[in-house]
Amino acid sequence: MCSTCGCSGTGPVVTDVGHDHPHDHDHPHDHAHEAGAAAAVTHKPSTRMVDLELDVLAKNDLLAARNRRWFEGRGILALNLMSSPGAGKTSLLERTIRDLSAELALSVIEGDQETLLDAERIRATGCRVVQINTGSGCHLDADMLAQGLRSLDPPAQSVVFIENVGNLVCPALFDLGEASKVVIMSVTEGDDKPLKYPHMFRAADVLLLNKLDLLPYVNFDVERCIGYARQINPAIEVLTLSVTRGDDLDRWYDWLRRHR
Ligand SMILES: Nc1nc2c(ncn2[C@@H]2O[C@H](COP(=O)(O)OP(=O)(O)O)[C@@H](O)[C@H]2O)c(=O)[nH]1
Ligand SMILES: [Mg+2]
Repeated sequence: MCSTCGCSGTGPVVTDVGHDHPHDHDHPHDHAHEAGAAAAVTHKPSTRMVDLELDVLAKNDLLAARNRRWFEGRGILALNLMSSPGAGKTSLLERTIRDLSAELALSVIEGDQETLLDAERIRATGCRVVQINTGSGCHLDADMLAQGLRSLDPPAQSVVFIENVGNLVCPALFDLGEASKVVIMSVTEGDDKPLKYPHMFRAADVLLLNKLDLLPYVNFDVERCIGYARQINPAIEVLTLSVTRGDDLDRWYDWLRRHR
């Protein structure tokens, strides 16, 4: 996890893109990240580092449970979207917001190391959005999400999409208190990824296999990829789609309606 990749930073920057004067939050009480940073500098496998890792994850799980209760108390469906960079998370959100915002109350928390670019894309759709910049961090954690939610203040009975930082490793380990984990893969990434990143595919409830429109141009076996995903996680639900061409988006929308 982060102690081996050294991603732990000094704390996230939460920006409410809906306001004129974005403000930063300090996180003097972010002990989980301090512990992660302390482990990061050693770069040696040791019992102490493993203890620190477990400590970080245990603290995160407590905060995630608090987020989960908060969502459940308000009847909010929270979805954690994870993928490699560029698989199509923001594109899927833009399209979903365009197609469903008349029917469902939607809002978005964007996670990226730097920039407000994805939040600006979401804001252009008219949807409420808050950006969390993790600096050197390679994942969102439950504490960052809680800070983002304080700023987002989503209404009861709504859907909150959480776009995690793009990678298939650390985000899999950090429960945010979401109802479901959604992993997005695109056909340009190679069909072996479920085997190479099993933690992500084991953690996910649903796999969205995107960019089906590019199949004629890449060496990708859809059935083999789905087989690998089910080998890792027999319960994983799989939907194939193309966000830009619009293929099979109705199946994703039906999934959302069912989970509402
Ligand atoms: N051909 C194709 N391109 C897509 C599709 N979905 C997303 N893209 C493109 O993939 C790139 C990365 O998309 P983005 O949504 O920013 O990915 P993210 O990093 O996961 O948020 C952009 O150029 C999108 O236009 C798709 O279904 N087909
Ligand atoms: Mg994005």
